Amino acid sequence: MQRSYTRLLGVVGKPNTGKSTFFSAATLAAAEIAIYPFSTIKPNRGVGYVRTPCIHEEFKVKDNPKNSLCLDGIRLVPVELIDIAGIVPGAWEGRGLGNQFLDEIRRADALIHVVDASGGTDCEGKTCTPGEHDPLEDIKFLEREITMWMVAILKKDWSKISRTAEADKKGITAPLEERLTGLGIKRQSVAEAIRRANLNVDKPATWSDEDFYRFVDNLRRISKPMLIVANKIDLPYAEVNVERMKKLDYIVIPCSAEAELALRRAAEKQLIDYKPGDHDFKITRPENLSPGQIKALEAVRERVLQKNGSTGIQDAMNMAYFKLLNMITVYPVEDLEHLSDHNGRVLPDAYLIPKGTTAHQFAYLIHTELGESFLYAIDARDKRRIGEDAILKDRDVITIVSAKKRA
Ligand SMILES: Nc1nc2c(ncn2[C@@H]2O[C@H](COP(=O)(O)OP(=O)(O)OP(=O)(O)O)[C@@H](O)[C@H]2O)c(=O)[nH]1
Ligand SMILES: [Mg+2]
Repeated sequence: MQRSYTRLLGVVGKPNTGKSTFFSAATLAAAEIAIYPFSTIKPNRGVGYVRTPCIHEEFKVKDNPKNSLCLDGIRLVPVELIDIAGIVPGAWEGRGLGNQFLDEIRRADALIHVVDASGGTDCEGKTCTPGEHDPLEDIKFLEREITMWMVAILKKDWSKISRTAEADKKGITAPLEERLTGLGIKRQSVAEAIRRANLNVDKPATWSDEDFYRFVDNLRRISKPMLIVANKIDLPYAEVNVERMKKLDYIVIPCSAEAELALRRAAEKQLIDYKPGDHDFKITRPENLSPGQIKALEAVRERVLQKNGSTGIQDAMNMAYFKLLNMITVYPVEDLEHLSDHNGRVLPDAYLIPKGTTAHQFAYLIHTELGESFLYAIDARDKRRIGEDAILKDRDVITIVSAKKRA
């Protein structure tokens, strides 16, 4: 099956903040979704969804999705995420599980930092009274852990590498990129980080320790963009902490992972009507619920949904894709008239692709062969031809015409 996802989201944070609850909730399929053939990849690696209004209504067709789902006009596009074990202070030096989980961060393209917004978890992740710990410290701590870990990787042989780069007069970007390939960091990002840190690319041997840290910190921000999930919003002190967190330079999403998990479990059993990201739910089978369960669900409605607008889980997934990773949704079709694939499935696939992707690059994403035999594309809205360099737009429906076949 053609996968729509190409990026990996990492769920990170210190222990006990609700990462696994977030992961379970995000990857738990609702009833209609459960029958769909997406399985958990590994215990800590699973498939969640990005939510976007489907375009089938605009085109006035009934769709029959293949790589995604359409529930009441909402397209749910599968994306992959990884639940990374809790990080404790000093992890970069090998404390706790140390480099093992930092190693998992390596694979992630963007990070969802789950913070206990109530301040009910101390620095090490032990439970304390809400309000006792300052969650803003957790944000600083995680930034530092990741940066220090990257510094440790880059500092090895630094004096030799930097002196050689100066002597060769080839600049430091390429040797740094080589060091960073395992972290999935590209040359472009290295160059941008050097620029932002205001350093001389030709004189790396003159960089002070502070310069070096500043460069790596910039590199972390560019290569591992992060948003904050302010979790446990249902607990005291969370709201005031969220307001404080919002003053930082981050997307902050108030969230209750536990509430989302409860709603998805109830939806899975078809006890309630609820789609990930909905602002409310409807109890469909009250006869199958105990008074206690009804009370718990009503509490979620009152304390989380009505106050916060949603549980926040779906917002976090969407923000990670659409804001941190700058992705858009594009629907490829083979048959322009029926908006279908060669099996007659209408609007079968929704692709999440980076903003700035050209029609030709998109053809390659679908299939190498299609990229190689690409002639031009056609926009389904106005039936106009689009050349290979045309940049695709969000919610485009396009067909690709190739020398071999249409796809
Ligand atoms: N009140 C409240 N508790 C929550 C919420 N989300 C998670 N919890 C609780 O927080 C505790 C820790 O949750 P986990 O999901 O296991 O935390 P974790 O971050 O995966 O922890 P580690 O795997 O040890 O790093 C559990 O008791 C959860 O029930 C929430 O939204 N509200
Ligand atoms: Mg966990």
